[in-house]
Amino acid sequence: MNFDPLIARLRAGNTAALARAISVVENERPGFERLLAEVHHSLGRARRIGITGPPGAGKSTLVERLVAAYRQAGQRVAVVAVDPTSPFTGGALLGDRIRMESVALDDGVYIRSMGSRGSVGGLATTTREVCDLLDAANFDRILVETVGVGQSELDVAGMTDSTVLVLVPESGDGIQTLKSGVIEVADLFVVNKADRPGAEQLRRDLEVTLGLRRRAGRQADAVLWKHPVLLTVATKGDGISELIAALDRHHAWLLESGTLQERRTRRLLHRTREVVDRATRRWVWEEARADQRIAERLEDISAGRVSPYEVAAEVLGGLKQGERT
Ligand SMILES: Nc1nc2c(ncn2[C@@H]2O[C@H](COP(=O)(O)OP(=O)(O)O)[C@@H](O)[C@H]2O)c(=O)[nH]1
Ligand SMILES: [Mg+2]
Repeated sequence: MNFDPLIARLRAGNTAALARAISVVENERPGFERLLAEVHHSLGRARRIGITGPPGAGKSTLVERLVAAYRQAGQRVAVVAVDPTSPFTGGALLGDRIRMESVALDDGVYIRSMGSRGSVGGLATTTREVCDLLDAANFDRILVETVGVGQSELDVAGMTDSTVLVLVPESGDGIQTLKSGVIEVADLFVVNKADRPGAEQLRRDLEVTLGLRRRAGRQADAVLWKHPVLLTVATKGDGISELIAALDRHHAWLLESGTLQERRTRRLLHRTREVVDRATRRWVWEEARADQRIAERLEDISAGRVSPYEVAAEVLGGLKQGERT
């Protein structure tokens, strides 16, 4: 299939073309990799910003405020809401909420929800590819909201230029509850619900922890980024302009220090590996019919005549044989 007309409309900011391209990628329709390869040349314009943190911290409320502020500044904004715990996709809560508000008819805003059932090739990989399509579609900002459950904060850091970790005063016994891995990947910290008791204390605790980390030289580079800790009341919009200013400062630092280039190169390495990985699986299970080979040997495995390991070795051996001929 020729994707040129679709890509041209996508670049022109046509929402229907964007939705179509996303569906091609999510469902791995024939030629989806060619489509992504072609849009790859027009990437790099959008700033990708990850918003992560525990459920209920106010991430969606914050995202709504950021969208409104960026729109006011004349920027086109896309939101990707990723919820690995939800099987739903295409219009979960955040989307519905924002759609109801002033942006309903605004083609400078695009909202997409992705759940665990939303993508054939793995949620994290597909989310990164959807971000590419949004970048190609000329959005200035791409906000990726991820529910902070385990691996997902780390995943979101791997797909964005700046990662914002949203915490709330009541999120437990202060920062002891934070897994250190999360602290390591965040570029900016937001203590939301600053209208509640304990916000200032949490901010001080965070600053102490970050200061200690800095002194311990955990950040290797010469040009240090001083992680800001901001207070917000997302429901009222307090602290939003400060957050936007901090994101701008972070972007400037990323550029000046060469970190942006570094992060993007690292992402491209990961992406290439992911694509090889996905294509290999598809080849093994679909084209080389590994399932069929295993089915043929299942009786032998079940009767104890052969182990799963030997059969797996046979399958792989068969693949290598096929490669040579
Ligand atoms: N008191 C207070 N409530 C907030 C604030 N921000 C968000 N909320 C409320 O917290 C709840 C969860 O917000 P939501 O944005 O859905 O959180 P998410 O799960 O992190 O996306 C909602 O009821 C919000 O209205 C805030 O700054 N102060
Ligand atoms: Mg949310």
